[in-house]
Amino acid sequence: MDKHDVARILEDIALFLSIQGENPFKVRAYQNAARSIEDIDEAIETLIAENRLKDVPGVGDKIRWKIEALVLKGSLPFYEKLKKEVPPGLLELMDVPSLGAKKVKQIYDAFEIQSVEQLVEACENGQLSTLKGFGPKTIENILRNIENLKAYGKRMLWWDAKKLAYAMREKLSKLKQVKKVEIAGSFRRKLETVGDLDFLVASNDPEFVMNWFSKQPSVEKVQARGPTKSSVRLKGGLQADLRVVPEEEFAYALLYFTGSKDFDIFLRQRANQLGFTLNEYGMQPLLGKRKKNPVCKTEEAIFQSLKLSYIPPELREGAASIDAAEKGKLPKLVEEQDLRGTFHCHTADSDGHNTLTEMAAAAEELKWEYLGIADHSKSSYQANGMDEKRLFNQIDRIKEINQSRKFKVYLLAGLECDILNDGTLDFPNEVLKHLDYVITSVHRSFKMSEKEMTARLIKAIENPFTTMIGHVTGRLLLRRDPYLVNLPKIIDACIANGKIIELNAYPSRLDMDWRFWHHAAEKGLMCSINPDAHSTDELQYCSAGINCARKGWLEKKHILNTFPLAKVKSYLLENKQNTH
Ligand code: DGT
Ligand code: CA
Ligand code: CA
Ligand code: ZN
Repeated sequence: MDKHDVARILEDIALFLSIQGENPFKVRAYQNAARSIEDIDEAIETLIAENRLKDVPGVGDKIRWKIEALVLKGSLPFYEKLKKEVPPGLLELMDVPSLGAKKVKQIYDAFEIQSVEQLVEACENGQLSTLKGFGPKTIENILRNIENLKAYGKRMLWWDAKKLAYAMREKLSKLKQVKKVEIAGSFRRKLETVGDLDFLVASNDPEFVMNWFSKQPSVEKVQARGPTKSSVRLKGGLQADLRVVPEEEFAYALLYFTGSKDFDIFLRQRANQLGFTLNEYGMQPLLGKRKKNPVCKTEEAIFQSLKLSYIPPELREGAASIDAAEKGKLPKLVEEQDLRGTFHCHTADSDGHNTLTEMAAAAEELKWEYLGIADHSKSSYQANGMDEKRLFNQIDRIKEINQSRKFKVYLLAGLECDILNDGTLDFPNEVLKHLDYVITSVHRSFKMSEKEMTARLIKAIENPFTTMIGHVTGRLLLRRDPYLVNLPKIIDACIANGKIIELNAYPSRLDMDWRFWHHAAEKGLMCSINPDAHSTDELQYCSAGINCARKGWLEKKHILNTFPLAKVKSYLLENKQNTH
C-alpha cells in the first residue's frame, strides 16, 4: 500500500463519516490528512519506520495509528466496517464527479436516492431541482458526468487503441521539451483490452507538455488537470492520462505506472525484503539515514538492484514472474520475427475478401515460408462455406500455385471445418484425408450445457483428422461471453490426442485466453498463432496473437508456426499417419 492508496482510503473514510452524519470537524480531519499524505515526497514506509509520520501536518495520533495499520498490515477494520455500513449504491454515486459527499448525503437524506439510476430519474422528473443548491446548471452537470462515467467504464480492444496510442507517442517524442516518452499501464503490458492509456513523459517543462497535450485534435475533453498530471477523453471515448516526471524519476515511474497493480505490490514487497523502499520516485534504503541509492536510469537497472532478471511488461501480471526472475528461469518469449507462416486464413472461396494468389503474395511480403488456407465448410452457409466439390477445386488450385513456383511462399491446403452439434465433423474422413490439416471450430449452437459442449468438443478432438481446435471458447471480447465449456478438460484431451489449440489472433477473439497458456504449455499443449484473416491486411493480426502468446509465457518451441516448412510438413504428415 503506497501513499496514493492510503490517501484514497482516508478520503473514503471522510465521505462515509459524513454520510453517517459525523461531526464535520472529524470529517475534515480525514480530508486534511489525505491531502497531506498525497503531498509527502518520500516513501510512507520510511516515515513510519523512522517514526516521522507524526511530523506530517494534519496527521494526529488517531489517524496516524490507522495509517500505520493500513501500511503495515494492509487493512483497517475500522474502514472495512464503515464500508459495510454504507449502502452500496451510495459508493457508486460517490464516483460521479461533481457529486461530493455533501451532495450525496443531501439527496440521500431528502429522497433516499441511493443509486445512479434513481438519481438520473430524479434529475429528469424535476424532483432534484426542488432541493437547495441543485439549479439547472448543477443538474445538467450531474447528468453529463453520469454519461461520461458510463463511457469511461468502457474498455477498448488493445488493437483498436494501438493506432491512437502510437500516434500520440510519436508526436510527443518529437517535442524538444520531451526527453523520454512511453505508454505505460495495461497498454504496455499488452492486455487484450485497455481501460485507458497512460502516457508518461520525462521533461523539465511539465506546463508546456500539459498545454500541448490538452490542445491536441485527438483530445475531446480535458477532464482534470494538475501541474504534472492531466486526464483527458480522446475522440472515440477512450480516456488517457498524461504524467510528466523529472528525467531521473522516469524509470521508476515507468515501472510503477506499467503495473499491474498486483505486480507493483509484489515488487515493493521484494524491495522491502531487501531493505529498500520502492515507489514511483525512486528506491531508498528502508532504515538507513539519507544515504541515497544510486539512481537507476532504466527499468533493467531497477530489476538488477532487486536481484531479478528483467521482467518484460507482458509478464507483469502477478508474482509468478518475480519468482521465475529470482531463479533466472524466465522464459525466452516468442517474438513476431519468429513466425514463419500461419494456418487459419480465409479467401474469397468462402467469406474472405482476397483470392488465393493475393493472400500468397501478401504472405510472401511478410517473408513467410508458408501460408495455410482454411476456408469455411458447407454448414457455415452464413460464411459461404464450401461443399466437397468447391473444396476439391480449391485443393487443386493450391497445388497448381505451388507447382508453378510463382511464389516463394508455400501454400498448405487446410479447412476450417464446422463441429456439428453432436461433435461429428462437417465432412467425412474420406474428404478430410485429402487436406494437409484441419482446423475444427464451433460456429453455431452455442447455448449448450457445459457438459454437452465439452463432450461435443472432445468428440471433435478425438477425430483423427482434427489437427487443431479453432477459437476454442467462441468469445468475442467486449461483445459476447465464451460458451460454456470445461477448458481444463479440453486442454487435457488435446494433449492426450496430440492436438493443437490455436491462439486465434483476431483482436476481438484472442482465444484461447493467455491466462490458460502458461500452465497448458507446461503440460505439453502445442499452440498455433492464427490470424483468422479474411483479407490480406488481416494477416497482421498475428502480432496481436504474439502479444497474448507472450503473456501466456510461450516460447518458440510451443508454437507450430515458428517451425520451418520442412518441420511443419513432417509434423502434419506424422499426424495424418496416426490416423491409419
Ligand atoms: P486499465 O487502464 O484498467 O486497462 O489498467 P492499468 O493497469 O493501465 O491501470 P491504471 O490505468 O489504473 O493504472 C496504471 C498503473 O499505475 C497500474 O497498472 C498500477 C499503477 N497504479 C495506478 N493506480 C494505483 C494505485 O492506486 N495503487 C497502486 N499501487 N498502483 C496504482
Ligand atoms: Ca491504463
Ligand atoms: Ca490510468
Ligand atoms: Zn471460425
